[in-house]
Amino acid sequence: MAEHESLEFGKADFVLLDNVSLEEFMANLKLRFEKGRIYTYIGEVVVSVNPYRAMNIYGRDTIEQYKGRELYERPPHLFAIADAAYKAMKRRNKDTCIVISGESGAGKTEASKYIMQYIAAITNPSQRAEVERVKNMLLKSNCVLEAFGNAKTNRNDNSSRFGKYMDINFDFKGDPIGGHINNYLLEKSRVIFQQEGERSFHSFYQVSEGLTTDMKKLFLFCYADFKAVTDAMKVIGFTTEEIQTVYKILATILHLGNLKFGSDGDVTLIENSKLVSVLGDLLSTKDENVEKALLYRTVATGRDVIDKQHTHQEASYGRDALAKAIYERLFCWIVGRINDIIEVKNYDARVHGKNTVIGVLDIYGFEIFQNNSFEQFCINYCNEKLQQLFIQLVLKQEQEEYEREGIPWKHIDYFNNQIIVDLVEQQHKGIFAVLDEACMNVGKVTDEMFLQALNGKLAKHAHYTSRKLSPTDKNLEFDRDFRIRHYAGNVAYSVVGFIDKNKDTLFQDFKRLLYNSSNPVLKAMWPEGKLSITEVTKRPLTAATLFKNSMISLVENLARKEPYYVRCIKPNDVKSPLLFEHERCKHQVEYLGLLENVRVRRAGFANRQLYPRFLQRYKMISEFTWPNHDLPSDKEAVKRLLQGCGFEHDVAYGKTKVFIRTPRTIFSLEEQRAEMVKRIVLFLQKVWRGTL
Ligand code: AOV
Ligand code: MG
Repeated sequence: MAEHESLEFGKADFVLLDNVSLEEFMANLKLRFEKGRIYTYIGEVVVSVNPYRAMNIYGRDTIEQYKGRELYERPPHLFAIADAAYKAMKRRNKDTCIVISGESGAGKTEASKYIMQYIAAITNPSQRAEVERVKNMLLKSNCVLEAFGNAKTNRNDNSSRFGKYMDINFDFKGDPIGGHINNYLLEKSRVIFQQEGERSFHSFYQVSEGLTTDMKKLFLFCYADFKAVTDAMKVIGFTTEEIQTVYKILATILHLGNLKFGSDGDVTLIENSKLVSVLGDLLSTKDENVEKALLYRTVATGRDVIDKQHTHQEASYGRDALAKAIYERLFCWIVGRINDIIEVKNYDARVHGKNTVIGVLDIYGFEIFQNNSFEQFCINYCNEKLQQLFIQLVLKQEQEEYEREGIPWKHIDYFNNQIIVDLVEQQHKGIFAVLDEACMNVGKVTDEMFLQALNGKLAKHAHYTSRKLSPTDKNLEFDRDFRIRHYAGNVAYSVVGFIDKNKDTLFQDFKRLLYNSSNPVLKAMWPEGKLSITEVTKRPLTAATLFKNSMISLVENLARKEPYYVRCIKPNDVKSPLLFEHERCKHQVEYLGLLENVRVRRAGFANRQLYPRFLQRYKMISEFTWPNHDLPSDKEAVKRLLQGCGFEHDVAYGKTKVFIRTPRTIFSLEEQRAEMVKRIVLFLQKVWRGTL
């Protein structure tokens, strides 16, 4: 509890509410937001409301105020959570993680950056050069990844279009010595298509090389950002050749977007054939190879290998698949290069002790667009998984603490979204499984057939419906949609494109084309282009399966660490710093399960403190403990103090901590403390003035 915050700013911790009701919760959240207090605790969870304005609370002086302090000693802040995760790691030699969740635009990415900045600022007091280098690279990697993985959407001008989990490794002194980034499913379809009002990835607006003036105009070339990203890449250690290749690939994709096919009788043609040589130059390959890969496909029929001409439609499909694939590959390659450079090297655990980790998770938030497709489906499934983890761990952690401390515990009920997670990922019946099965079929399976299969298997599922199953439902506008009742709301997904996006086919001819480039950087991105047509037989895993597997392993990884949570709330849909849209916020509070969180926290004990800490704070209110106690242990001293105040009935004594059930007890202790502090100060003033 951050006691020094006056009540004029509301309760700094929701567990201190007089009554745990949605109304009181909302009133407190709103009051705090309006007073510029964007962070509030639920125990050790930080609830954050996006201020949509620059706040003067992240500077050096603020960092100093949080360094090494306990959570409840200072007003709620991200820094306090970062510090808690760091301290826990250091003190107990345990891996910790900070999981940041909330819907699109709620402030996750900003929070993750402040957390990293804080960790960078409080570590390496001895200014070791190597550690400074690592810190600098970790921070700079954000800038590069944002340029290539973020874009303006209708929900957020800087929306993460990929999931990011970053491990920061620390040595035995607690200084960062390296890191590792896992990236999750980039929304690569954005390269070729954006909904109205949205944009492609930032990187495209920053590229300069290889573009005509017209294209520069078209893409609002932004030099300042381009320079910042290029500089960041240089600092991280990308070579000039690598950086050039990166920009050539961006230019290639922009040109591919202008490539048009036509036909002359049965023959498919490239209409603007001048572009072919531009592409040849950019990809460091012969023009005729580019043309051939765009218009033909090599197929093996028995022992023969023949070149089969694409239809107009196939050629367009191939071009788009190429544009998406090279962007995705570029992105993964960038992450891989950053990892090569920042990974811990030469660390000998036998000499230096265990190397511990803080993981920071910043994913794409739950989103509902005008038109939701495969990508939104994956993103929202990812959010379901994290909600599930939150539910389990927050309860589990609580339960374990009571057990560890030897305190009896009574189970509290909560909404379990496991049913929705299962709906998506369950074997055989889950939506991903049905999709994979459809993609497995030989012969033409359409998106509509996939929808039929879903309707057949999931007709009775409480969280699934479609127009066919609920013909009178006015909110289901289209025949091609299915709708999921997610933990965070209803979303209708259009099945159009599900099959293609899941199969994610890229003709082998393109892979070969890129592998045979004389640009070594590009070549290295496409190792599988080495295979000849007769060697390529194995069906690759589908996009859904890959994503599901990566989510399952992410959750397992997080569950092994001690988690800290930041729950972000978006106050309005118009990016206003003034508007607290009540219904909008209430909905988020409800689906994030924040009220249950408060209840769980309170059903047990609102407050817990280590015995020595407790004494340090309150010892002046009891004659037995002020200025020091002579009891056999701090635990005994705390008992004595609380008995003296008449709070015996409201507390429980654990092995290392005292647990206080109701917030009123804390208030009362705080009041008594404030009174004593006042008296002590008056007393000391008199002593100084010599008037005593
Ligand atoms: P997100 O990461 O949660 O959305 P961001 O962190 O990108 O959301 O925040 C969206 C925007 O809100 C930022 O670009 C800032 O303008 C503003 N903002 C957020 N947090 C703060 C803060 N602490 N102080 C000032 N402004 C802030 V998404 O990636 O779309 O799920 O997928
Ligand atoms: Mg983000």
